[in-house]
Amino acid sequence: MTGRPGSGVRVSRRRALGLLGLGTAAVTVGAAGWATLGTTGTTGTPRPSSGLPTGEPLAAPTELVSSRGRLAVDLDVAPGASLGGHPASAWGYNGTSPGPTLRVRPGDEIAVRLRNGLDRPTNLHAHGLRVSPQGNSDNPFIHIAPGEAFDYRIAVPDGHPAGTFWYHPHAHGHAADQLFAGLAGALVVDAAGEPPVSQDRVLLITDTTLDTGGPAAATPATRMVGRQGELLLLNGQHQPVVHAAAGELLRWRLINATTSRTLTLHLDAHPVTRIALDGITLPAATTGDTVRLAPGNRTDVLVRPDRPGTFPLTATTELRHAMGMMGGPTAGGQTEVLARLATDGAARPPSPLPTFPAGPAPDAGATSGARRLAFTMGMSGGMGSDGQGMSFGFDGRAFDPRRTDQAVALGAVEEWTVTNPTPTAHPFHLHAWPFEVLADSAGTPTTDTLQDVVLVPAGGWVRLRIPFTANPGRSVYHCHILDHEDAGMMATIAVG
Ligand SMILES: [Cu+2]
Repeated sequence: MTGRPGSGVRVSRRRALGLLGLGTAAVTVGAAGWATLGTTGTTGTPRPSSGLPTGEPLAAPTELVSSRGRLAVDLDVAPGASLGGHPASAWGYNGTSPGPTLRVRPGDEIAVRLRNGLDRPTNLHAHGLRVSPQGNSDNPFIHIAPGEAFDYRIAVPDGHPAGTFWYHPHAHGHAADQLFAGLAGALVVDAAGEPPVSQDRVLLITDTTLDTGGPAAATPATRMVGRQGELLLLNGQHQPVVHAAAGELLRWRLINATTSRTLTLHLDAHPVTRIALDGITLPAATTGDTVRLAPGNRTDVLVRPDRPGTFPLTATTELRHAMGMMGGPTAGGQTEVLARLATDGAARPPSPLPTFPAGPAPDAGATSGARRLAFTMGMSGGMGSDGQGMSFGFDGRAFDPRRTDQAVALGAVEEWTVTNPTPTAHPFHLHAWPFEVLADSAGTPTTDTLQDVVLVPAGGWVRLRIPFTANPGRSVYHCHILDHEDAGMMATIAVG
C-alpha cells in the first residue's frame, strides 16, 4: 500500500513540489513505515514533497458564530490561500483553505457577501442544509462573475437538525476545479441539550495537487475517473496531530470534502462510535473499527482514548474504475495516514459514552409516488458529450439548467430507485430534500434516518424515500464526484 494513485492517472511527482518550490523529489519511507514522497531541501533534511510540514498540532479553522439570530460574514474567494497557516498556492475563502467554520443555530439567518476574486464564475452551496433553494438562498443556478459580489440570505428554519454541514462552490463546469483547489468550509448547526465533550473538532478532509502556479489541471483521464490529489489534507494540514489526554471525550465532525474519493477511516487501537450521519444525530449510535464516507458525506464520531501513545488515523481510498475491470483509467486503492492521535496520561478502563438526543426521524407518511432514474456514462455519441469523448448524465441526458427533469408536488413523499449500470460507483446527492435509504444492491445496513449523499454501487441500485414536504423551488441532484457533475451528471428538479 503506497500513497500513489492508480497507474492510469499517475501525474508528475514534480507537480507536488509546487507548493513552496523545493528541491528534487525522492521516495522515502516515513517513520511509521508508510511510503511517502519526499524532497531534499537545502539543508539536506528529507521534507514532505508538498513543502507542508507534518506532525503539527491539528489547527481549527477560524470560527464565525452567529449572535442574536444572525450570522453576517464576508467570504472572499481568491487564489493564493494558505494551507494550515503556511503560505501556499491553494484557493480559499478569506485567504485560507479550508475557509472559516460557520456556526449557527436553528432559526438563524445566514447573510453571506460572497466576492469572486477568481478569473471564472463561482457561487456558494450550503451542502445538506434544509433551506430554500430559491432566489438568493441555496440556489445552485446562480453564477457570480469574476470581480462581482453577491449577497446570499439563507434562512435556517426553526427545528432544523443540529449537526455537521459544509459549504463549497457549485458553479456548473467549475465545481471540481474549485473544490480541488481548496474551496470548502464547515457549517455547523448547534443546538442546546447535547452532552458536553472535552474537544469538539471539525475534521475537514480535502485532497489536492499543487503545481507551481496553483492547483494542477485535470486531464481527460482524471476527469473520467474523478481526479485525485497527491496530498490528502485534514483542515489544510498534512498529517497533523490531535493531542488529547487518556479519558478525554473527543467529538470529531468528519467531512469528506475530497473531489472524488470514497474513504474508509480507521483509528489505530481505538473503536470509533458514530453518532451522526450527514448532519443528523442517529437514533442509535454504532461502534466499530471503521467509518466510510463517500464524497460529500459527513459523520460525527466519539472517541475516548484509554491509554497513552500515538495512534494513526488512516484513510483508505476505494478503487475506482472508469471503464470496467478490463482497462481504462483507475484511481484509489491506497491507504494513507490522515492524522495521528497522540495521547498522554495514565491508562484507564473504558467508560460509557453519553447518549446524544436523536435528530428528527424520517417522515412516516404514506408514499405518494415512485420514480426510477439511472446514471449514464459512456462513449460519446453526441448528446451529453463532455468534449473528451465521454458522455455523463442521468437517463441518457446531460445537464441542461433550462430543462426540468423531475416535477414533484409539494407535500409528496416519493420512492426513488436510482440505478447505476456503469462500472464505477457514483455518490448521489439531492439538494434541499434529504432522503431515507430504504435498501441498496450491496445490502448496506440502513440507518433509519435522513441523509443527503448515498453511494450507488457500480452495476447496482439504491432505493430512497424522499419527503418533499418543505422548501418549494427548483434545484438539482447530481453525482458528487464533481468531475462527473461538471461533465453533465446532474439534473434538475422542481418542487411546488
Ligand atoms: Cu459519478
